[in-house]
Amino acid sequence: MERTFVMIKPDAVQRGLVGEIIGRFERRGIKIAAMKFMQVSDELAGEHYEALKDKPFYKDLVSYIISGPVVAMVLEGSDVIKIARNTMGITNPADAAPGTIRADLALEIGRNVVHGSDSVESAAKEIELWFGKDAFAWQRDVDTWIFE
Ligand code: DAT
Ligand code: MG
Repeated sequence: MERTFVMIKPDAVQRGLVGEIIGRFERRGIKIAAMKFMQVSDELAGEHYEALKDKPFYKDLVSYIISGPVVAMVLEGSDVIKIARNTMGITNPADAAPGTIRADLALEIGRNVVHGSDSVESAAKEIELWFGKDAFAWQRDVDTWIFE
């Protein structure tokens, strides 16, 4: 079983899309391992987007992510890093496939409503950064109907 870090960004919270987005992951069978509603600090935003700090859009990205509360989650499932990103759609909503969260709920790259880890390494790093030891394990009783 794999784990990934997913964040519902401030635009989606402000627009009342939290339930819609979480519902899409839940309905697929993805398990919510941990979740919290929080305001991101400047420091956390900087650490989270450290790899992008030389990009021209970095400053806008950080101010976007700290502009209001977010929902941070650890999601769990088989191949969940790839599946969560496929459910989200590619980075720019204008190019994302219809049916994905970004295509269905957003229009622009700088307001793309969700974040998801892109590899096993970044998932481990982001789960540690955002949850530390708070990402606990719990048993979900329907798992045998979802995982073969
Ligand atoms: P993703 O969020 O799909 O993993 P990423 O890690 O490359 O994409 O970039 C992180 C965020 O930065 C992305 O969700 C939106 C923003 N971003 C990426 N490329 C951008 C660009 N060319 N112009 C403006 N914002 C961009
Ligand atoms: Mg990324």
